Amino acid sequence: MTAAAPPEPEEFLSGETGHVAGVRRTLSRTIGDALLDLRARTAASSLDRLAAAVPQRAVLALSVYRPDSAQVAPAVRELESTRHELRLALGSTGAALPGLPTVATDLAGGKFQNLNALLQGAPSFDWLLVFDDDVGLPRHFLDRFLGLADHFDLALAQPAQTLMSHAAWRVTRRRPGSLVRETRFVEIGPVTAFRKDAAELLTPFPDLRYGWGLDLHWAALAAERGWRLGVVDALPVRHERSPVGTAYGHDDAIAEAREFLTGRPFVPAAQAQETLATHRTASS
Ligand SMILES: [Mn+2]
Repeated sequence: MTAAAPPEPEEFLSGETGHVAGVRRTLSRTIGDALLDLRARTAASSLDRLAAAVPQRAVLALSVYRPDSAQVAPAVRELESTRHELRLALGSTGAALPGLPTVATDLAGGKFQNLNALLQGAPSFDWLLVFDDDVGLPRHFLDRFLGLADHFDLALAQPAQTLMSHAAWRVTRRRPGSLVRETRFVEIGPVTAFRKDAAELLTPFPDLRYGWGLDLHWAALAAERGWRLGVVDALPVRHERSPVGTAYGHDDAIAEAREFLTGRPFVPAAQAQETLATHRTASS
């Protein structure tokens, strides 16, 4: 839909914080994640087969980290285990952490402003991967992720989030028995992958501080082009530390989204939650 007048917040907000709290809820989700991890092990060989079928790609991975991040270095180490050609361009909001390929320090902009700074002068790529500094990646993440994205012809993809993660959009939470779900929507974080043609259209990113609503706009552009989007349930990431912004009440982010979405096509929040197809095996 295209709004000539500014859209109402319920048109572009999930309406949920996605924050996991409380002893009982935390415990049941921890157990739930463990059970799903066990069940997912049966898919490992098929994930590796798909991963091995992908020609070597150039992957540009971007992240802007806070210098007190404990998770960015482990995430980088996991990505570096790939058999693809990894090109990392990291930025820090303060000083550079030792041992990380940091190309910019003291970044003071919003998320997408900072990512644009990293994109300037970045090497070429077949896939662009953007990841938060507070995300935990599963083992063999990148090879298996590209295996699934390639096999299911995804232009935009994100790993699902664990049950324990703070996921504001329930469509992005891991579902049992699924490798990949085709969706209308792939979120701006905590990990987002763009195929080359998608990145060519969607970068440089708009000059946004928060970026709420940007993913709904991407969803509309993807639909216009017939791109396939997907949430990769087989490789859930942990985004369990800092809660994402609350669903309502972050006035600056909401104001930015309203202004950004005015006159731009976007997929409304309710449709963004829809799953179009669930792939339980590589051939289904
Ligand atoms: Mn985060």
